[in-house]
Parts: sequence; C-alpha cells; structure tokens
Amino acid sequence: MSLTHHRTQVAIVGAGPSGLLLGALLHRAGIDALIVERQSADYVLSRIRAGVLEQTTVDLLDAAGVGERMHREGLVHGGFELCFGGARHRIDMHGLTGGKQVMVYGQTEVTRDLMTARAAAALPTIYEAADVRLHDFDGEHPRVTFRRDGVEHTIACDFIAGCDGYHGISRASVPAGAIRTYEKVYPFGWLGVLSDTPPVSHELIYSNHERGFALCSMRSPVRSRYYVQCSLEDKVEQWSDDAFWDELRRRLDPAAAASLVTGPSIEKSIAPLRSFVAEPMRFGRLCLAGDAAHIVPPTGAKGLNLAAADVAYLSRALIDWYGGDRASIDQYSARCLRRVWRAERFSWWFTTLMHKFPDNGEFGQKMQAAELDYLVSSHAASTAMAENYVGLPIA
Ligand code: RFL
Ligand code: PHB
Repeated sequence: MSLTHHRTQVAIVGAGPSGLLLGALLHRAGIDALIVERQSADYVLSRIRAGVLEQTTVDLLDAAGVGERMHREGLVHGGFELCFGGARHRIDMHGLTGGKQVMVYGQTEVTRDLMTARAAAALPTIYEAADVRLHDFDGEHPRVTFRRDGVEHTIACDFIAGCDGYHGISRASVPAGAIRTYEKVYPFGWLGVLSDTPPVSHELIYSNHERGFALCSMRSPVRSRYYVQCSLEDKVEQWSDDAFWDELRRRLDPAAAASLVTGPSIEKSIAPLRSFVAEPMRFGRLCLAGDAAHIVPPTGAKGLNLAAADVAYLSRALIDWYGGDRASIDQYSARCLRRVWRAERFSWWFTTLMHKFPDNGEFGQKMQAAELDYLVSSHAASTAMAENYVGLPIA
C-alpha cells in the first residue's frame, strides 16, 4: 500500500462547525491547518441540527469572515415565548438584557458558509477519511493517520484539535485514567420535523404540556422546524406526518393550534437527550472542542454555541502559542469548562422545567407549574432566564 506524508501546524479531526470554524480562525491568523473528516461533504450538510446563534457566535462567524449571508438571511429575535396552562408568555430578551438578541440561522447554513469560504481560500479538507487515528499527543510530535482510496496517510503536526463530535475518535483515544466524564441521560427524546410551511409564530415557542414538551422553531419565513417530546422506544417510521401535526397541535395554546400551517415533512428524526462533560479538555498536544468534549440537551439551544465558544478559546491559545506565549494553552481547558458547566446547568434546568418526566408525579407537575408562573411574573427570574438564553460572555 502506498504512503502519503503531510505536514501542518494544526491537524483538525472533524469538519463539523467546530472544526471548520477553527480552521477559518487559524487561517485568518496565518496558522496552517489540515482537516480530516470521516464522512462526505454532502453527508455533513444533510444533518439538520441547531437553529439559534448567540451574539458571541455571530461575532465569531463575522471574525472568521463568513457572516455575510447570515446577516442577509438570518432572523434576529429579541424574545421567545413560554407556553403553559393554555396561554403564552413572552420573555423579552432584548429588554431584559440591555439590548442583546439571538440570530435564527441553521447549523446547516453555518456549515455551508464555512465550507464555501474554505474552498474559496483553497484550504485543505480531506473528506471520507477512514480509520482515523491519533498518535503521540503526549509528546511534542503528534501525528494523525488515516486511509483514503487504498492510500495510507500520515499527518505530522504540532497540535491535534479533536473536533469530531460525541462519537468521534479523539476523546476515545485518551487513556482511561487521564479523563473523567460526567453524564445524565434523560428518559425521552425529541422528534423533529422540518417543513416548508410558514412558522406558526415569528418567535420561538417552548411549550410545557401534560402530554409532553413541544417546540416551535424555524429556519426562515417559509421553513419551520418543530419538535415534540417522544418516547425513547418510538421509531421515526411510526410517526406519520399527520400524527406529528396532531400531537404538536394538542401541545400548543388554542390560538397557536388554530393558526398552525401544516404540510409534508422534508426531514423527520428522533434525537436522544443527554448531558455529558469530559474533563479536562486538553491532553498534552490534543485539545478537544465542541461535542467531542460535552453534550447538552437541546432545550435552550446551547450545543452549537458552546462549540463556537470552545473554538474561540482554542484559536486564541494556539495564536498565543505561535506568537511565543506557550503558557496560554495551559489555561484552555479551565477557561472552556467554566463556561461549559454554566451552560450545562442552564440546559439541564430548562429541560427539567419543560418536559414530562415519567416519575415526576402530580407533585412534580405542580412544582413545574409554580416555577413557570414565577418565571414569567418575576422580573428577577425572567432576567436570569434571558441572560442565559442570549448566552454568557466569552471571558
Ligand atoms: P459535530 O457537528 O458532531 O461534528 C463532528 C464531525 O466530526 C466527524 N467525525 C469524524 N471525523 C474524522 N474521524 C472520525 N473518527 C470522526 N468521527 C466523527 C463527524 O462526521 C462530524 O462531521 O460536532 P461539532 O462540530 O462539535 O458541533 C457541535 C454541534 O453539531 C452540536 O453541538 C449541535 O448540533 C447539538 N445539537 C443542537 N444544538 C443546538 O444548539 N440546538 C439544536 O437544536 C440541536 N439539535 C444537536 C441537535 C445535535 C444532534 N446530534 C448530535 C445527534 C440535534 C441532533 C440530532
Ligand atoms: C431549532 O431550531 O432546531 C432549535 C431551536 C431552539 C432550541 C433547539 C432547537 O432550543
């Protein structure tokens, strides 16, 4: 079998949003990176995931030079609604946070913009790389190896960025004794539907209902994204479009239910809900970023935003390192984890508040109702919610 050698400064494993954004920020700073991705580019673009970007994520995409289409097509939201007890209550994020807002722009589009910019700058991404392996990151000369089209490749580098998501190889390459993980698995999933129908409301609706949680989101003025809490035993094939729309309608207030426009689904999938953190996030010359290091349940839309924040810290640490400040990388893990745990807490809290838990009982339901009532009637409680939803600062 033939062998191809590559040399780069930073080998990035994974071409999801974390890996692509890191590649873009490093390129802007004159640092070389080579990205290796297990899937094809089309496959990466077919995954429908997050939809809400915090201002700090928007700022990072601007800094990476890929914000133009986002500002043209993205929808700026200054509030969202909580639905419970048959009525909706608006959380005025903009008013409660001194003018902060979020941007509704799909992860698919963020990924597409980053891929387009990377191709335009002729920066290297190797798709469909098989058997990716990480070597020697406990020393000064780490390597990444993989196979493609019957050719063995080896990348010699200074650092490896593990941006390969929850199921990736990077975290799994760390010796068990060097890593500690924390996990909570929730006893339900989210069934999501994408449809070319106008959104039921111009802002997001998070609904707590006795039948289970529901969320009304969107991708554009003519494309909606809806979710309903479902059982972990459910299979997508068991959910017809009609069954989905009926269930969603039941979980909304009468006005929203009456104005919901339905149509054929163009994507339908079930995602499990999980909270997960791996500590630390750096092992010698290997740094984990994004879902490779942590998972949040999607209630509150923090997953993609946390990934972007990690990449902000990592790009800064690597730029410092190549600029001669070799101590900055030592702070990488602690800087990320402080923000990660705060987002974990918010996502866990919002998930717990909004979902139907099998073991909650009637007392648990009363507690949820009382907390929701407090949340929408107390300025202090609404402010805390809004402050977390728009996103905590990247220190
Ligand atoms: P990604 O997007 O998972 O990208 C990782 C990339 O690494 C590749 N890879 C490998 N490459 C090389 N070698 C290997 N051995 C590899 N193993 C994996 C993968 O093919 C992939 O291309 O992680 P990244 O970049 O850290 O980005 C994180 C975000 O994708 C994630 O936080 C969010 O999408 C989470 N998430 C959501 N977040 C939100 O904020 N709002 C949402 O509504 C929302 N919905 C979701 C989600 C995540 C989901 N997953 C992971 C199943 C819905 C789903 C279904
Ligand atoms: C989405 O639009 O996919 C979305 C929005 C908000 C969330 C989760 C998902 O909290």
